[in-house]
Amino acid sequence: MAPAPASRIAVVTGASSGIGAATARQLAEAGYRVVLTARRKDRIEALAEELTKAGHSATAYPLDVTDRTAVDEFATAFQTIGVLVNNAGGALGADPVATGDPADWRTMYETNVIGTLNVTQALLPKLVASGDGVIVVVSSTAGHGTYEGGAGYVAAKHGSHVLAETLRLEIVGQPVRVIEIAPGMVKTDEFALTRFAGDEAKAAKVYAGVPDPLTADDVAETITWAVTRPSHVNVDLLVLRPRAQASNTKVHREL
Ligand code: 8X3
Repeated sequence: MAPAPASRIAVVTGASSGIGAATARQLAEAGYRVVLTARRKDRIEALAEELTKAGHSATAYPLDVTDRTAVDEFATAFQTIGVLVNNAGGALGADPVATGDPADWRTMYETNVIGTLNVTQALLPKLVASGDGVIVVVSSTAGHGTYEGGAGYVAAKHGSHVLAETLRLEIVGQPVRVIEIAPGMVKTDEFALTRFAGDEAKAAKVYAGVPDPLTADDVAETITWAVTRPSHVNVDLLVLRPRAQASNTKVHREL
């Protein structure tokens, strides 16, 4: 892969763990100057230090994507940006619609949709100014179909999907690609654990008997591939699942 010009900056949100951290690593390896953002300062600083020691360019910037004032302040640090990966987000709970907690629904909408909206709005002029910008929205297969117990997360991820699709229509003609990556079952350290409020048994059940769920690296590789296509090639939407998952509700388990 040809290294990106040194001036190319890639901002990754939710870079403290999982898909975000893996994507920051792989974009750094592809030659981007990566800016890692997340709420957990210690984690992104440690990763930035590790990448810098390995000879890459990486900086950490603690940021809560739902805090618009902080996001606007963050944006002033740049004149141009090449790549924005909107990865911050996540799921809370797996309750049916009948009993789901409205507070969880609100939080999921805030992080998955408004967080993406905040960062995208704040950085869009810098992406246009680069003359060749890329916006990635990491949505989910939950943004393309529902499943029982998916409720609030499914609703929020449909919002992320629609944001990406609508933005692509609205900015056509400007030098910015809008790419949506929709992963299915990805086994990371935190996704299921967060969803089930730290209940390890419930989190483990999500992946029980599934021969090979996707890894954060699988998704990061896909994001990096899509970003590094030639400028005129827009990967609108890429859905990826493990081979053992045929749909949101059809999963092969060897139990
Ligand atoms: C994660 C996929 O199936 O847990 O975004 O909704 S799923």
